[in-house]
Amino acid sequence: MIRPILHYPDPRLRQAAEPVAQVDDDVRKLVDDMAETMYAAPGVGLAAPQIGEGKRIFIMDVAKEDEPSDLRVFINPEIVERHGEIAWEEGCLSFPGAREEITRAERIRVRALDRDGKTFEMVFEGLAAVAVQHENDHLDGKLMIDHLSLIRRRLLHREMSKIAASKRRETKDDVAAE
Ligand code: GNR
Ligand code: NI
Repeated sequence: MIRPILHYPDPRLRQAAEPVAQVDDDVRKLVDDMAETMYAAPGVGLAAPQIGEGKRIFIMDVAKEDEPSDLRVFINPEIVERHGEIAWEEGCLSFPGAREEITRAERIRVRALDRDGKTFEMVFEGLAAVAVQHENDHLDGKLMIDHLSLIRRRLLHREMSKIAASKRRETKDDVAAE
């Protein structure tokens, strides 16, 4: 099932997510919804809090368009090593239309559970490393806007608040028209 993606400044995006106690069928069902939602968007990653589920789960697929899909599932992830620096122009499905250059670690090692509840460790670099750090931030209620200068942050906050206000007016008009 494709789930609605929450947009900044929705307060649910600011809550720290809870660890998953057991990787069971309910968790796998949530992962399937997340994958369907991410591919439909489309996006290269999606964290559970972006669809209002406060669980420490994210998914990622950084395969190029001419490559087969490569879905990766991270449950209770931990970034255990970070090396170097890389600047990347990032987008976020919770900030529709925004593109911002953000500097993060260039290479990371992640430890997590997969969809079978098995622990794995893996090294990522480039876009995959950027995406893992972006998604992992979501689990702590941290968003791309928090990485920006005060000026860019104010600008993006105003832009997103304006869009949210106009969406609220639209839904009010819908109700009034009923
Ligand atoms: O689709 C997405 N693209 C992207 C591009 C550069 C760096 C990070 C990302 S993640 C983003 C999807 C998203 O919002 N995940 O939380
Ligand atoms: Ni995001």
